[in-house]
Amino acid sequence: MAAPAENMKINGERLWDSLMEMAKIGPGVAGGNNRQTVTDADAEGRKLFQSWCEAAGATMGVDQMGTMFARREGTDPDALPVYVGSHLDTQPTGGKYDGVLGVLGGLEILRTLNDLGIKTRHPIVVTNWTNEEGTRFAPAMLASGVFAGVLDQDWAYERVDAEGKKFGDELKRIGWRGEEEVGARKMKAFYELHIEQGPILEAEGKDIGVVTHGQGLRWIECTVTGKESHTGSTPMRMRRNAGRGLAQITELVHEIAMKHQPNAVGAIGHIDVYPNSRNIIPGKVVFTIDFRSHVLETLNAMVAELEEKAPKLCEALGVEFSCQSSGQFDPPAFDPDCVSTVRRAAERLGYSHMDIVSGAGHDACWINRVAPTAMVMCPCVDGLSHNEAEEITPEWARKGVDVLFHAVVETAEVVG
Ligand code: HGY
Ligand code: MN
Ligand code: MN
Repeated sequence: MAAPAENMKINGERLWDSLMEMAKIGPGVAGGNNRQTVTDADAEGRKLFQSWCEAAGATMGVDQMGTMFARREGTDPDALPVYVGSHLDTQPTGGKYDGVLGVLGGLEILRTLNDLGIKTRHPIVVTNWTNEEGTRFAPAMLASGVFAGVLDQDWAYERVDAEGKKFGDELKRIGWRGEEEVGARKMKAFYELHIEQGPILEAEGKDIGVVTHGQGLRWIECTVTGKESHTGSTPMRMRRNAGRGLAQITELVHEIAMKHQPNAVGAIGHIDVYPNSRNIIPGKVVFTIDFRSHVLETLNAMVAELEEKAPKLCEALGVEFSCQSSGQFDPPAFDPDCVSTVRRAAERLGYSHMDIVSGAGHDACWINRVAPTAMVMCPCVDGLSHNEAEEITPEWARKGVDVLFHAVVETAEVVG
């Protein structure tokens, strides 16, 4: 396949303007974003994205999980399209670039191809996957998981948020429950550009991460049950404090991850305390453990140790312990040919680059099961993400999309 010329580059200013426009929708309270999945803010962001795609001549398809597919025709309508994208939903205290850079980077590719009057044999489809973050409705990468056939659509529709609202109902309420069968689309390849969300690229002074693998993930939802009683008048020897179970398991999770350095991470990010009253001893605590590693054996060993030790810790405290999986995927290895296409693009463009393992989960981790897939990463300041202070430079954004552009266009085959 003919590779794009090294001088073929995107319009970095237009890309940055679009990122800043999208960032105005679902603003956070500290400069970032709160555009959570299937909220009215999500709907507003989708509408803006659709208007931009249609202005670029693309036609929009939407599937039954609300995922958006903006298609630019190729010269061969029967050729399998090359897909490129990420997600527009954000964390409640998210940044302006997590996911958004990958979706608007795909849009910038369409805009640049139009500017240059370039045709490709394969169609190109820019994608916005619904509910990548998995915060409002667990698990993460919900729509891409259904698309890849690893999560059931009816089960996904029944996922509830903290207010008891169902995902399927909310998707319908915002008007983005499409007609297309999920997963019916076949892909020649899928590429995703994403900020690293870690410190490695910036620390190594590299502009581009060529993502060879991703970490696997295990989300374990735990419930510790004690007994609600008065914090003042209940004698210490009579207390059954569920909060102590949380405290000791929090330490256990940290110790387990530290045992498997440098290939493991572990923390508890979601915690609900009941009844959460200042003068009632917690009768119940529900929390989610997030274990990750790019080594499957390590991941499984961490879960096994947790399941062996947590019940014993709780028994000694006089409280009950139970747990269930609330999300998981094994460590993905991305498609070697697509990974090489990304690496060659960085080399052709003369951008500093290094191979890297993705610490965070991405839609590409699921799509990798149904199509040849690879990821491109760009640095972020101090490696900070899932924080409203998340920042990147316009240069990092531009170079990341240049590499994405070259990889997508080479795979889609330029014909004129
Ligand atoms: O959890 C993750 O890794 C992704 O950011 N949703
Ligand atoms: Mn993301
Ligand atoms: Mn994220």
